[in-house]
Amino acid sequence: MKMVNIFSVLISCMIISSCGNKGTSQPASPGLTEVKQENKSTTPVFNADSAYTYTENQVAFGPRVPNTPAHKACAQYLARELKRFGAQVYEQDMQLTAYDNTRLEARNIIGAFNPESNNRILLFAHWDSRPYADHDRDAANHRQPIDGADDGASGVGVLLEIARQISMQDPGKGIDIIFFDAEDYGTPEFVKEYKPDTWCLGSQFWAKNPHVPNYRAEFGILLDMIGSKNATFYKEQTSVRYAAPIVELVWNTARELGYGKYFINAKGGYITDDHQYVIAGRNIPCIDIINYDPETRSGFGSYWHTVNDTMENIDRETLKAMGQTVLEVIYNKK
Ligand code: AHN
Ligand code: ZN
Repeated sequence: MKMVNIFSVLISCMIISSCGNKGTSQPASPGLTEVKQENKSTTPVFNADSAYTYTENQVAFGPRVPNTPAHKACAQYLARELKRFGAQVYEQDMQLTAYDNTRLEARNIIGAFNPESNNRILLFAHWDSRPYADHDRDAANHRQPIDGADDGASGVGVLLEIARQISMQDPGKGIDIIFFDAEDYGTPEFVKEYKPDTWCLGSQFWAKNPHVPNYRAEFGILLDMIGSKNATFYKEQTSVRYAAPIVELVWNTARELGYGKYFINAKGGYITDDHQYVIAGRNIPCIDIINYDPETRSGFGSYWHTVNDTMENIDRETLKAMGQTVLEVIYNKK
């Protein structure tokens, strides 16, 4: 009996001392500088539940269509969240003219982290939702506004969670998050006259009137419709044309993290989206990460611009794939 006790004490000592040698969980000795293990900063862990909640919170306001109370209330929510995460926030109010000459009271919402840095990355998404379900199977819905759970809210939800992560761990560079308004007020299918440039009104305004004079960023990433179950992200062609190295960096990073089933190694279509105006107006190479389905006529999901663009399509695993990939890029891009 005595022997057993001595052995168990000896074994316990060995376990304790071997644990002590593992190092990382040990508190750093006072006065000693911590040794950097790699020339790579650790990337925060993206919380998909949090991104899901930010998406849900936007949808709960109702459709965020310009000139509606839901739109105004959601604008306040988004600015409040960015301020809570320590960003310098710009609320850029605009009067825009829609395809049918409706005056839109619109607002771009911008959060700048490390605003003094010259080394900047731009992340953006549109926060408005479409006033028309003009691709709905039921014509009676064509003039109904949509929830835009994926088309709008998901990209903003992921960027809010990225902002929260930045508030807890400084990436050591400038990050600008822009929520563009009035992306999705473009000419509806039921109006036949062609009018150019009726989409992306908020980014068109910003490209001519950036929140900071001579605004520059090394590159930009647009997240659009990035939250649905089994989404597929093909390499959008304007992105490939103007920002091929960023496309490759993002798609390679996603594959290395195990998200290759979402980030498909093939070209998609040319898509009219906010990135085009940021590229053309500010000369910043930008990519558009957007759920693309080469099998459908529109190129987008079956719920696109229908009353079915609801929270039911939103999947935490897709949000995680997107958020973790973008975090990895912004924390480790040399
Ligand atoms: C157009 O349908 C013109 N562009 C696709 C970009 C888009 C619409 N993103 C969200 N809604
Ligand atoms: Zn849309």
